[in-house]
Amino acid sequence: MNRILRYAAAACGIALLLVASACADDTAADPTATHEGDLIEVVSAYIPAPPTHTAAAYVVFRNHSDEADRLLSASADVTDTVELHQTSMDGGTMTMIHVDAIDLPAGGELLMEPGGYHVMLIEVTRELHEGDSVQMTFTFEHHGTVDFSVPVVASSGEPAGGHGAH
Ligand SMILES: [Cu+2]
Repeated sequence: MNRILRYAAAACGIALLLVASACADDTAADPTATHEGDLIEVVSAYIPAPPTHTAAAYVVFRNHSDEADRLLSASADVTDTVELHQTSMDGGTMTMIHVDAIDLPAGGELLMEPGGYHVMLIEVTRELHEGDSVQMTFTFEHHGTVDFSVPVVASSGEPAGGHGAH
């Protein structure tokens, strides 16, 4: 009687170990087990070389997940003051407003471009020239942070004084 119980207990123990190791193997081999951050891709990013201490970064993100997200904030290695802005026309005058977040739809893109959304780098602490890069971190509500080295490009594409209204 005693002996039978002991065998039963041993068999149970082995069964549990097999289940546990099978589970561990499954997790390791799961091809979808990627880092959350990989689901947000930087499609393009650039900073027009600024004539002043204020620079704008234009970044396009793609959301490879089926969960909508929002860009909440950004940081950069050239200033402590980074804001999310939206340019809009107000009675023929170009103005910029500070926005709290920018939507990134599930399976879609968040598009920043001159005349639209951008990330404002205020009181930049070093001169930015074409060929430089700025290390930036973007924080999303659901997918966490995305790091990217944003290149500084020639400023020809941007209207002069476009960010002088600050
Ligand atoms: Cu701005």
